[in-house]
Amino acid sequence: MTSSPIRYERHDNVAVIVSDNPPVNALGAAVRQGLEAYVKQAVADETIGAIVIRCDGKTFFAGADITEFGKPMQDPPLPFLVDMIEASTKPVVAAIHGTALGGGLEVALSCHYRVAVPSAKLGVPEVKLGLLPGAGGTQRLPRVAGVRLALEMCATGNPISAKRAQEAGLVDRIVGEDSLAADAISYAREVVGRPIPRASERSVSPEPETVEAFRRENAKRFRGFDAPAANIACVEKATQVPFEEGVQFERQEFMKLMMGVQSAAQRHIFFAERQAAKIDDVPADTALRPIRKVGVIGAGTMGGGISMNFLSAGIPVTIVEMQQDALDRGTGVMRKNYEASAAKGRMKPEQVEAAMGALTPTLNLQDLADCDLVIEAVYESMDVKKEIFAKLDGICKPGAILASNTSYLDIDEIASVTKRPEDVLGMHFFSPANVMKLLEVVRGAKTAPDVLATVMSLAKKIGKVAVVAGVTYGFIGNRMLMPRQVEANKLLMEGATPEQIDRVHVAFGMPMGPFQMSDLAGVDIGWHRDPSRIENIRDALCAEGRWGQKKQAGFYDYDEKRTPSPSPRVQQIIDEFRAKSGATVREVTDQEIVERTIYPMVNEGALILEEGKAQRASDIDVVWIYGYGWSVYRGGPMFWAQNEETLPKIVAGLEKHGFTVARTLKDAAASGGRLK
Ligand code: 3H9
Repeated sequence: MTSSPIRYERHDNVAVIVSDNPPVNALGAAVRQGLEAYVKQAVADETIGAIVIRCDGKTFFAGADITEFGKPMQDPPLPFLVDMIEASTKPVVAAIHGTALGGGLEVALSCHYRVAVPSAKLGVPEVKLGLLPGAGGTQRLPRVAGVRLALEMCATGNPISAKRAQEAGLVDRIVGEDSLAADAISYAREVVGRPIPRASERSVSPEPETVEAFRRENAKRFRGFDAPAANIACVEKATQVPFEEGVQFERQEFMKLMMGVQSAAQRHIFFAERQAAKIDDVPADTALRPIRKVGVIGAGTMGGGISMNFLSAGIPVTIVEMQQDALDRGTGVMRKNYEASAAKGRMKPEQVEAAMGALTPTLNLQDLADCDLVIEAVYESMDVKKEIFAKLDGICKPGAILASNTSYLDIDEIASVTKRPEDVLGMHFFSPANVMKLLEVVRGAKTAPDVLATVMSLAKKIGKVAVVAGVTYGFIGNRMLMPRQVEANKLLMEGATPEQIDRVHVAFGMPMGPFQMSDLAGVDIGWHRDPSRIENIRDALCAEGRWGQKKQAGFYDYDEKRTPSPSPRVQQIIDEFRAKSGATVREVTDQEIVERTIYPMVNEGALILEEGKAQRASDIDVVWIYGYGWSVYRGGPMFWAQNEETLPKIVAGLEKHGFTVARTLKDAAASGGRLK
């Protein structure tokens, strides 16, 4: 087996089976075949007393090989392999480092003992791919770690630390961070000759109230998703029927999920997210510029949130404001946010101090001279931004990257006021910038490849999912939002209510609809600020001070707790506009709302691709999942359009409502092709 990723070592009476299958030791066919062959060999060898399974590289098995899903499965299947390992007549020890995930943890659970290094993480993240642990994991985990923890791990997919795993009985011993291989062998020697504990033979107590309580507590969190309920049902089954029956049930449920569109969507996003990090015409090994210190201009909501990303990642930040009180207010909010995280146990108090200690507040733009990256986050005015960039050009050191956090404006125009347009790009963060994962990285006409590559890599370091966008008004996300908003407003005039339109969007899987979003962001954003100029419903709302949640009044009325209720006053305003326009008011169906607000987003996405403003359709999906809360089980607008709704249906709907359909969308619908 010369090209096998699995090798066999002998250490006296201990056989060590080692996987070396970079990057994450996924359990592909060759790995499974190697494991099967060597476990058999070790069991058959009378001189072997125990077996260790471990991995080289950065991690223990991170799961089944997801790229094999949807293709005919080669032997041995993982469920067969884990049963075979568990049936071994010699004790088998899993030696865990990195992340034992999914099928990887299932292999570990089929071993009779588990040792792990302190930094290891153990989890069953299948639910995040719309699946469940399909190799006995839902049946063995509750038997080993208890029902409550198994429910939590299977239904949320979040991994646990080695320490917590040890407390739960999932890890038998924590060993030295740097001596896993040797410690696992010693442990294996200790257990030679002991009765072999097999997870499948352990009993599990029926805990109907634990299961019910978990279902109840998490109902809202899992809204719309199929996989969490299936995971819970499998763990529940483990408490009700013998192991073999439970495994059969698990198998059926796994196959149902695997065939469904939700898992296809979630697997699509897993790969789309990783693909988004790649820049088509920039080699992956491009030398990056070092970013040791970041400057942020503006200590408002965006500037503060942006700074927190870097501080949390240990990168010092110099933050600049024009007035002392604004600076104090901004840094005060940052401290409060960190303290709130600490109060929730997400940070230690000393981490709060370390982050705030790495912040240098200043009123002097000159203090940005030693920064490697400067991000301008002032309000949306081209003139103001140009003035700032002209100044930065004079202040910043050669090679510093100059970025604007604009949500709409032309990066090339901003870059044109500097003598170094190759160092300029857009970094469009989403609010709240310390929380939202999306970063649109806007590539100007002259942005240097290493500048782009540096910012894409930095994005990963600060925990963002970055997508490259071209220069176009609103970039990818906000550009697609515009036709949605235009149609939503037209629908109000024709007979729909804000509540109906929002309800349709929430039922579709969005966290909120267009009017709820407007109220949250501020109805007054982009308003001309002249109360006497009332040209549309939005102007009328703004003129009355109905600026959204911050004023407890917008498209909805709000109480002190910001609970919305339909607003009679807004309905009155809508009625007045309808009467003035002479439009016939009619009943608008929910289906029409989908066709007129969501189909045009797909159309706009196709135009963005045609114009080369996004690298690939899947990047658009990533923008919508991580920037706007599009439900991951619907895979993003372009995935949904092509796999669930279908392009011919979308084109027909757009044409029915009189939209001009993007050429590529029409062609793909007619030819059965796809948007690339
Ligand atoms: C399962 O196990 C089902 C079973 O229960 C039942 C079976 C019957 N397969 O994320 P990274 C690739 S379901 C194939 O950037 P990191 C990834 O695409 C599985 N490929 O690294 C990327 O490729 P590229 C349950 C995989 O260090 C490269 O590896 N397991 C897989 O930031 C590096 O990935 C999971 O869901 C895979 N399983 O994070 C775990 N995993 O370089 C999924 C990764 O070409 N994986 N790749 O872009 C992860 O969560 C992270 O990759 C991990 C490393 C934390 C392991």
